Amino acid sequence: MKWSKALSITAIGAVGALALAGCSSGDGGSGGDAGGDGDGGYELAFVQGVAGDEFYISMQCGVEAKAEELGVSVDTQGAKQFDPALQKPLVDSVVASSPDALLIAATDQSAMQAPIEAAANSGVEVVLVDTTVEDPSFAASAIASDNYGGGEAAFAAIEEAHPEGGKVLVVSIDPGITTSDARAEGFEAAVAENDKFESVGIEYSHNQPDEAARIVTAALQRDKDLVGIFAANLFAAEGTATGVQQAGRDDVTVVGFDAGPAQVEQLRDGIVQALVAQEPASIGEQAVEQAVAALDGEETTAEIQTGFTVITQDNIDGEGGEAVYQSTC
Ligand code: T6T
Repeated sequence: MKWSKALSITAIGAVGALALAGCSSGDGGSGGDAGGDGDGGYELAFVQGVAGDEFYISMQCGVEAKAEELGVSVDTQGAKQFDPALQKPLVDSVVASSPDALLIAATDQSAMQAPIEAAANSGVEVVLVDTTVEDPSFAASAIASDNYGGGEAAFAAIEEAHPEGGKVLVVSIDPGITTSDARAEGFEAAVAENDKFESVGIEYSHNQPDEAARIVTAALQRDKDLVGIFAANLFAAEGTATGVQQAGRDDVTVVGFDAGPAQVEQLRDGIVQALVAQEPASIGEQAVEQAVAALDGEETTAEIQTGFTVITQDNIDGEGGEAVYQSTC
């Protein structure tokens, strides 16, 4: 199902959460031996896209807080790399332990389809968080940011800094990740609407800051007239900022997705001009609510879209600061 945008973003700012149309009914499947009466006791498993990423740590904080509130338990795991080859065996072993529900950020929309769908087929209630898969119809709910809108907002920030126009580059993770693909798509569509700008394309850093820095160093040598770079996630943004700084190109506007503490430091230092911060804790909280509703046999919301805040030096000590991710709960 195509997700519609929460709001049309015309200026830098925040958008609120929006539950999108369409409900699915939880089937009340137990998938385990705990709980079942709505008063808690369920066992939830949360599989992150990757361990140690402040986006997923913040999501875990939301998951744990809501789990405690609802009286359910949650076990969180994440692979060392954002890589379906590592996530698949992790999912298989988590599912073998028969949790009542699985909250998962799929690291690839096609490679993770079968393993996650198999979990649902075995009676585990699945809630997709952040990323999704090609056909998520088996899931009780799918919760993600307005990634396309965030990509558009990233271009708006570059456009504002360079009204004269120029060349722009996207540094993403890998193709096949629904979140970063949608961000790049939103960014590229916005670029295409402004005749003064030209995209030099999308390059993939495999979630490695060093690779993002290498890509940016090479791009700045190749296209000396680049005016802006959109880095589509936390690690791409960290590396992009390093590459721009090492090249001494403070005339290039860098907009990064996500808002980990290191990125915020780069923003304060003036290496990065804007950060598109998601609402990972809210995604985590809502994921637990949806999982418990499904386990209780109540209606669930098929798709939930959360908002974002564009952080700049102007709002980092106010509203923007509240959107910064956590390193620990
Ligand atoms: O940007 C987030 C997440 O939304 C994306 O799916 C993968 O990368 C992050 O975890 C940031 O590192």
